[in-house]
Amino acid sequence: MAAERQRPVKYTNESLFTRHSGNPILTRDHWPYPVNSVFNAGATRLPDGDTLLLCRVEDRRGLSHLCAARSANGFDEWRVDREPTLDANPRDYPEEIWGIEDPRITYVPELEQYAIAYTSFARGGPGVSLALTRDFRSFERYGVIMSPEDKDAALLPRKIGGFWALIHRPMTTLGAHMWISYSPDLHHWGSHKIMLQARRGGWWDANKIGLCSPPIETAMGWLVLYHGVRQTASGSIYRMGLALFALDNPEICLQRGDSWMFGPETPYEHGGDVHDVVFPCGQTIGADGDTIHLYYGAGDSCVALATGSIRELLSWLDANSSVGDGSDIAGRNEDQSI
Ligand code: BMA
Repeated sequence: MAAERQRPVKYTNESLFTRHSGNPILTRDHWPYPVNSVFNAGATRLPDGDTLLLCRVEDRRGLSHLCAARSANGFDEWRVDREPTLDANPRDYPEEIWGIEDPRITYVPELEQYAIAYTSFARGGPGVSLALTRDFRSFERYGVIMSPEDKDAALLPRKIGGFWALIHRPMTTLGAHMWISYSPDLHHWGSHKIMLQARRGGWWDANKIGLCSPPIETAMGWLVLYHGVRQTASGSIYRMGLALFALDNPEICLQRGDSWMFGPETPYEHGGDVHDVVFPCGQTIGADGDTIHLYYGAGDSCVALATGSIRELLSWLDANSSVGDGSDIAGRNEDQSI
């Protein structure tokens, strides 16, 4: 059995992300048409400086579509589109018959477009679909790029070794791990590799993990926020952890935090339609290049905001990661320890 070596946790959750005092920042009460819930929003900054959140909106049939909200400061005074911005189109895309969910937005300088990876939901289960846009008003749909069962996907903003790279989370007989796949044209995907494995046993991120927001490129590597799903007697707890991957080869995990660094603590995170969920799908970075505004779905019912510092996240990883302790930080040794 592989030894599990653990280091003392040096920082608390609270020191890394500060919740916005106005949370939740978006609820169904902000919507110009009747909906059940608004959550799991992709995020980006527009050229005019506005923050755009592309929210997952669940209607009262239980099906989801995507709707944009714009704000000058990213905190309040949101201007919500009067109707769905990107709706399911099951006639042309049957994989969307039960709606579309959980968008992750990546601005791709080479294409001068935003790439939106989202979950399309149909009889076969959830799959990953892709759409490109310049303005969040018209969209070029690529259809399903990862067949079911797969979700939690985001495109990297630039090619790696000449190929586009997508992080995603297929469900396979190996479990629910994060994978990375490559494409020459965004249509055809291959060279699938496991990037980060769910741990096993008693860990907070045992058995099921997935990407949160799109990776953040830093001088130290790709900073990846991921969720871990803990099964308990009263249901699942969705929490967030951190890992760092090599810039030129994101299959190589350089560091992985031992403990989660953000989890449900407030009434709007503990409550809602689904209890005990924090589910970030997007962030924006401040003008200082360091401040991270993390937008997350809370309790599958509303959108909340927490603010942190990339520098502090990286130094937390330095102090709290398993790197160098002899275990495989991508989690493979955890597998063998069962
Ligand atoms: C995941 C996704 C998310 C959701 C979360 C908690 O599997 O479906 O959209 O927020 O479960 O219900």
